[in-house]
Amino acid sequence: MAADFKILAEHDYANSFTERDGFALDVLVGLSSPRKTLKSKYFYDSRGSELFQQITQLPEYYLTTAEREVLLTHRSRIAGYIERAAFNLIELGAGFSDKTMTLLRHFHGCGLEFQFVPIDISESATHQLVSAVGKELPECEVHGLVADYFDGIKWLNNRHRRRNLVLFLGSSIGNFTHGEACFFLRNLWNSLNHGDLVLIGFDLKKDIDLLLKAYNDRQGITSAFNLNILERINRELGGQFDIESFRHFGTYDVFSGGMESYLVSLRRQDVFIELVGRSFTFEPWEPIHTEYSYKYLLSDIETLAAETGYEIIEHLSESRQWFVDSLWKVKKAALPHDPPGK
Ligand code: AVJ
Repeated sequence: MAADFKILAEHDYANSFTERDGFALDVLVGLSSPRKTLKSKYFYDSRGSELFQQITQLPEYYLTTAEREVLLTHRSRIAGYIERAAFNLIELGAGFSDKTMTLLRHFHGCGLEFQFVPIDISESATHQLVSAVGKELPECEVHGLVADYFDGIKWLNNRHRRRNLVLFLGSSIGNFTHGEACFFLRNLWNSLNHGDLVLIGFDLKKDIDLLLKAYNDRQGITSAFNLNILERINRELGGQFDIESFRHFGTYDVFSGGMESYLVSLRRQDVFIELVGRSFTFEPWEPIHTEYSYKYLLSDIETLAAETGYEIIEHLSESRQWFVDSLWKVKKAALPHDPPGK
């Protein structure tokens, strides 16, 4: 069973203008708004995915180390919840993480039979992951998909024959506001069957200094990661951003639990973007919001699961209790066609 690699037609960069048009439209809407904003999904071109990979190796960015410990410690427990029939192991926002390899190796070693479906918006990351799995576990059936979460979920909809285990790791869910997280989880619920499993990585609320350090590292990789979104606009949309005249700012809103990233204009400037067809004025110290990374309490996680139609099986954590992979079961008992919550 050879590893194969598929690109959803509308996301095939080389052969379609749709993706670039969508990017241009999102930039137009985001930068025309009185509070300027850019969507964090646009961080992840190949340069951005590589910078994120570097972030995961920073001493300050505890999230990846913590989740790796969770998965190493609890992989047998997770495997124990899986029925012994061939299943789909779907990973949303897979990137090219080695954390998943830990699970794959373990499941394979337990004799579990599964098809691995990593879904990510970065083509280069998906490519690397698919070939890494192909090399290490050649017997494992792998089907990479380059798509955003919602297109990935749509694709999932058409594969209902097997049990599914969906991985949504790394605190990717933190990028959603509460409303977006509910929308996303209900969408996912809709595409899954009663009894399917979902493993979601949540970063927990913790000491504020640790949070601020994790998103303002000393080497400036997070800053480069954030600024890369402007460089991407320059590269792909013919933007004329002077990167030097913006600075990264990461702050924490204790009330909402949101780590927030901004790019702040250091001077008054007009920036022309060719494919958007206009320029945008930035006042001195005017921010562009680029990312939320929400932090959770266990009680927040429980509320979220209850609101979206899932039953929590177990919260799996590590020695410092900084991060949780929460294992949920899709609950669709009596009225299978009713949507959960409101
Ligand atoms: C990949 C979304 C989980 O929010 O912590 C890292 C991205 N941003 N440093 C996060 C990120 C700044 C990361 N996620």
